[in-house]
Amino acid sequence: MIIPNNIQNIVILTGAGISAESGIKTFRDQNGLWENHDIMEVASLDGFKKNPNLVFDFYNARRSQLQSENVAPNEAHKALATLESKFKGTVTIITQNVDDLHERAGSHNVIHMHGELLKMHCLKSLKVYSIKGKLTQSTICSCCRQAGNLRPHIVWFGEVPYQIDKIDEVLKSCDLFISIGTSGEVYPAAAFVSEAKNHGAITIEQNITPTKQSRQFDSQLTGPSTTEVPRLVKMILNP
Ligand code: BV8
Repeated sequence: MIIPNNIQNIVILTGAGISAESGIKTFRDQNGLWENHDIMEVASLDGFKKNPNLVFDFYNARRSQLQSENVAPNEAHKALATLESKFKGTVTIITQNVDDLHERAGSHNVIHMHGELLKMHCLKSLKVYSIKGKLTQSTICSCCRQAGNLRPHIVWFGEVPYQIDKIDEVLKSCDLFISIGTSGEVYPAAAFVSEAKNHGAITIEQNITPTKQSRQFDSQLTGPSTTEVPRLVKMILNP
């Protein structure tokens, strides 16, 4: 794989696969999260309206797992943080993940297009708050001073992803697009590779296995992200 030495702007799309080796289950691998729940029951606004307690429990369980001592950023998260700090141009991470492992590894320029487990927002004021513990129907928000107005700060199916304008902007100016650990099943994230290509970017897919999107990429780096991403970062920093 050849990485030209005149790359200026790198955009990296990450999915659940980059956090798999940190002990966070992916969505669609055989023992993925969705198995225990119908997607639309726990990751759609209708599902939330129908059974808010099920959805609160689903996200409370993931929030508590994320903060357990055996979940930490892995070598892939750390390599991306090194890339951001050492690369002479810009590095933007667009993540579909709702964990905070990129930030805990030291990355700063991170767009959480599907939201964040450690945040909630008020349905009335749309104000966003941090949360580490359980969110329930009786959690009182500090803007309305009443219970029942808070929801997880998560983008569910049928909802518009966050910062979509900023994402369009960075895809327009990127000259290297790297996808890491995503099945390419969910839109609009699955369409980012073609947007980047249309603007002349070189595209690389890093995954433990080929995906239905693989042929859209100029090259593949197949293997676990904890070994392949540090290797890729070294190639980029020492072309
Ligand atoms: C929208 C909530 C309009 C957060 C999630 C028909 C066609 C096209 C689109 C649609 C359609 N019907 C409906 C749609 C739209 C829909 C959609 O895409 N549906 C799919 C199912 C077809 N999308 C939406 O509704 C989105 N909104 O479209 O709004 C719009 C759009 C733009 C502008 C204006 C308006 C909203 C989608 C967000 C849904 N929320 N989750 C949460 O609970 O976590 S999606 C959920 O899937 C997660 O966010 C997750 O990140 C995401 C994607 O999954 P992946 O990250 O890829 O994870 P997955 O398990 O699938 O794959 C893991 C990969 O890792 C695998 O490939 C595996 O091989 C690899 N791997 C495993 N281990 C490793 C590894 N790789 C490397 N190393 C390892 N060790």
